[in-house]
This record gives sequence, structure tokens and C-alpha cells, in this order.
Amino acid sequence: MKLLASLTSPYARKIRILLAEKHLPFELVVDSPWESATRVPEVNPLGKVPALVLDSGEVFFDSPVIAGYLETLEAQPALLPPGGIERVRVRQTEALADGILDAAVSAFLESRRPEAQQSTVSIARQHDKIRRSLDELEKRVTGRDWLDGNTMLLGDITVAIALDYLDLRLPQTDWRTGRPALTALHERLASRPSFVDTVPPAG
Ligand SMILES: N[C@@H](CCC(=O)N[C@@H](CS)C(=O)NCC(=O)O)C(=O)O
Repeated sequence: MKLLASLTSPYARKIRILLAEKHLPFELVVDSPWESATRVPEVNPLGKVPALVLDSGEVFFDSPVIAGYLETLEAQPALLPPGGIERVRVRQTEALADGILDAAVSAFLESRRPEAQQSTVSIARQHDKIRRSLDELEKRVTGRDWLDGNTMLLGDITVAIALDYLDLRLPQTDWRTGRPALTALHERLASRPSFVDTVPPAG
């Protein structure tokens, strides 16, 4: 299978980390959807990465969908519970982390527009979403090693990716201050080879 990904996309990084943790072989096709020569719209009409192209030619896109597909391959370790409310809870944690990413990407892109065109209201709204979500995650992980269950799961991975993305794009968020449990979770995950090998390039 081939993964179309840009090296800076946190959503694509989620899939690269899942593939690495599960030791699943794949070809990484680096493609930035923002560049005119991009081939991403040929496989994903939304023009977004990540997109996973199977050997059969079937394509899956949107990182939660790709993550769900990877679980069907039954490669170890399982990063989602097999079903029931436990699986819903992990997907909820993933959605919360993806929501932080959506807000961070939006605030970052807004801040890159010419100053006169920037909406400070919109940027503040995104920062409010990020702060509330981080506070909720801190509450959920306090006194525990992992957010859901007793082992590292998809929710933990996605949260750590979102925290790394805040360090990269919105360092002024200063998310560690007052959030020791989230800081500890991040430290535990950021040192894993799958994270170290996928650190986004600066710039
Ligand atoms: N919900 C999607 C978000 C993917 C996404 O927004 N990717 C960005 C890169 S970080 C992208 O490809 N943007 C190009 C565009 O919006 O045209 C997912 O989880 O895969």
C-alpha cells in the first residue's frame, strides 16, 4: 500500500506512526496538497492528505477512516479495542485531539494572512477551543498512565501528535503549564521511535 502524505501534516503523521507501531510495510509518497504539482486530488477528491492507496487500487482517506482500516489488518499491537463502548471512547479521544489539530491549523493559517486581513476574533475562538480541550484531557489523564484503558491506544497517540503540533506551530499556547499529567503522557510517547522518526521538518 502507498500513503500519500506531506511531512508536516499531523493527520498524516498519525497514520505514519500507526503503520510504524504495527510494523506494516508501506510506500511513503511525499506530496504536499498546497503545491500546484500535487497528485493528491487524483486519489482524494477533497485534495487532502493523508490518503491510503491499497494494492487493489481502493483508496481510503481521512485519518480516522484510515486508522479504522489499519485495525482490520489485525497487525499487533491493536490500537483500538475490538468494539463496544471502549472503542467509542477511544474514538472520542481521537476526535478531541483531531479537533485540537483542526483549531490549531485554522489559527496558524489565519495568522499567516496579511495582518490587515486577519480576524483576531477567529484566532481567539480557536485558542479557546484548544485551551478547553487541553484542560479536559488533563482532567481525563490525571492519575493514569494512558487516556483510555491500560495500554497505549489510538487516542493517546493522536493527543501526543496534537501536542507536538502545538509546539511546532503555536508555541505561545504554552500547553505544559498547569498540565503535568498531559506533559508526562507526551514525554512517554515523544521518545518512541515511531514519533522520533516522524518529527516534522522545521519551516
Ligand atoms: N480530517 C482530515 C484532515 C486532513 C487535512 O486537513 N489535511 C491537510 C494537511 S494538514 C490538507 O491536506 N490540507 C489541504 C487542503 O485543505 O486543501 C484527516 O484527519 O485526515
